[in-house]
Amino acid sequence: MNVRKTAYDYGFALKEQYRDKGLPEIAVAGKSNVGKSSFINLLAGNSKLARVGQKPGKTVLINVFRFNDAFLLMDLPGYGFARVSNDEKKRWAGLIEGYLSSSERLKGVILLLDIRHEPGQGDKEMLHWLQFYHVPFLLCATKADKLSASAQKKALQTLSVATGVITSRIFPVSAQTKQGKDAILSAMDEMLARDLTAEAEFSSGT
Ligand SMILES: Nc1nc2c(ncn2[C@@H]2O[C@H](COP(=O)(O)OP(=O)(O)OP(=O)(O)O)[C@@H](O)[C@H]2O)c(=O)[nH]1
Ligand SMILES: [Mg+2]
Repeated sequence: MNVRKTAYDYGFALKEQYRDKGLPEIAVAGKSNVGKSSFINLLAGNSKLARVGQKPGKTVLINVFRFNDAFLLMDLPGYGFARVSNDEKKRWAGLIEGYLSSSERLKGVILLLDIRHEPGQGDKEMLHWLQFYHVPFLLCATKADKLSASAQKKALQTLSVATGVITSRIFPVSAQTKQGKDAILSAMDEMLARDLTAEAEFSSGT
């Protein structure tokens, strides 16, 4: 895909505020500070589209970005931020799980993991939700510029063992060097092209 045009569309803090825009959606998920906003800017080719390095845990909001007037990229709030009250964590879980389980437009999720770290509790919960709700997903290992090529390879193997996802489906990416940008855009094309309704009907035999 060739990204020509991007814009901020809207944000929502409660799942009731979700708006069906009639466009397919891809959500970007990951721990707070893993690089979600930087990743969205990398895909957009615009460093100012999503705000990077905001005080983590401040706004629990799903921010929606429109790409090429063809699909929406949903920037999910980062999890795993320790200094958040239990009530806030519950609201976060309700928002994310509510969205993942009910959006009829959701084509898939891109789950970001820091290439240098083993998946944490929040990452494991997210993987569990994705499998439970049968949401197609792919993994991106962010901040790849922090490791040499050989260290990246090793880190991908570690992430593969920890998540059960084959290494060829874990994309090393860097917002700094733009590594992985083209590969991920192609994978997103595939994600958008899949007809999930037909697959569901097929698997249920109707
Ligand atoms: N070296 C390097 N730093 C990165 C990369 N991507 C993001 N960062 C840095 O990591 C920090 C967090 O980036 P964000 O994009 O704001 O992360 P986020 O996941 O959106 O964070 P929250 O919105 O708080 O959950 C910032 O200081 C970024 O500059 C990358 O590919 N390489
Ligand atoms: Mg962000």
